[in-house]
Amino acid sequence: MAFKCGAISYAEGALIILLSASMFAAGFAKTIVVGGTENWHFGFNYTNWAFQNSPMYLNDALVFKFEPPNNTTFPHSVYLLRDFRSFLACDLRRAKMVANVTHGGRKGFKFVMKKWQPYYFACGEGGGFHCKTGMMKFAVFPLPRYHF
Ligand SMILES: [Cu+2]
Repeated sequence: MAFKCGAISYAEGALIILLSASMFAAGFAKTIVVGGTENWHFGFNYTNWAFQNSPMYLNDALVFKFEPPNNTTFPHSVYLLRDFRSFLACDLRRAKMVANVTHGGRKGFKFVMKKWQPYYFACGEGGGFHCKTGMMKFAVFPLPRYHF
């Protein structure tokens, strides 16, 4: 009887450790609003913002907030550029659209950085004009986060 109780409490203990470990890991992943209170708009220096908000980590979520097209704001979007060269040039030719002009409304568009790789984000509107002149681009290399 005493042994059985001991076994149960051991299993329960292991479960609790497992649960708290996953909660611990989830608690560490951050949700970051791109641009902070500036959100995602034309003419804000996002490279600077990314620099000030680094390091960012694997499984951190970036939230892009921008209003869907209306009479008072320009439409925006989110593209992943292919490499550093296309990032520098705001070359959208082989870029991948991850959020269209309507995806940034309400709670915003959420992008989780799951891979250990550089991410080159840019607005794809105006054929690169928002990226180039509007400074709507930034690069992130999410670091692995160690937790024990
Ligand atoms: Cu834009």
